[in-house]
Amino acid sequence: MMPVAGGGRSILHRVEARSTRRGGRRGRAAVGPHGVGGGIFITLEGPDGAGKSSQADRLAARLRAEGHVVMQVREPGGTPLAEAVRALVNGPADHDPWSSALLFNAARAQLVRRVIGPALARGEVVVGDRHTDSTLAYQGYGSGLDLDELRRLDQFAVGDVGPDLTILLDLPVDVGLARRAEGAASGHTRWEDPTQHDHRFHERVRHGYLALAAAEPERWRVVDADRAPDVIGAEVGDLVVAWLAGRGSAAARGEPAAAAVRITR
Ligand code: ATM
Repeated sequence: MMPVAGGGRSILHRVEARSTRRGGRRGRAAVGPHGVGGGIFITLEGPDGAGKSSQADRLAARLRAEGHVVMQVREPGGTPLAEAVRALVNGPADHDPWSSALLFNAARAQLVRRVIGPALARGEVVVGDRHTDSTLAYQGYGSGLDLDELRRLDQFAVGDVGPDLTILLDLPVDVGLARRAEGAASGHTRWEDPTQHDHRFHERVRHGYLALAAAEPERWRVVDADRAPDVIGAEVGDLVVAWLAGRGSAAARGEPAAAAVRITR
């Protein structure tokens, strides 16, 4: 893990003992209530219109009902500074993709160092609506920025803190865009503006997400989001609960837990 500056260093060093980014903590000794090193970081990814935020609410509620202490966050956002960045990146101004990538990472650095890192260090389950994979999908696959450079930027921003499990809510582009078009016009952002992000952009993002999931199947689960919210919610809840149970028993045996998880698609 690279050194990080200032007050974040101690948090990230504590979190390092439980961080799994790029396989970093898999297989380490079990030391916390949920398995390896304490906290668990679960992210939801996917396009606009996939229902990520309502599925994040459902998942957090299900995990709380199962007895977990859950911290729910969204990106960009989750701290006053990061919410201010959210207004900027969703605003109408022209953005070079690198400006977007830097802004998303600035918001992420704040969220990880102030909120996610401390929650993981306390042994909580963090449910995140988007994280680094969004930058890879949107600014990388969508806007064509180099994936390795984006990964270096992310490493600079947040070190080794990254999701243990990522649920991709996958959806055909037309379905996602139609759902967004039906929503309140006041909720529309530059991401739905076809002069800034056309249909091909959204196809590249979808392809990017599927490529990221295929490259790291032990971390990703792909769920068909072109179904009723209750059906998706039940499937996501069941698979996460099963994953946590499998992870607990595998950690007790000193093994990684990925093989215990049902792949839903
Ligand atoms: P939400 O749709 O989850 O609120 O996110 C706002 C937009 O920010 C979303 N747009 N669309 N469609 C995806 C975009 N985004 C990125 O482009 N890169 C990132 O790193 C993040 C976190 C979000």
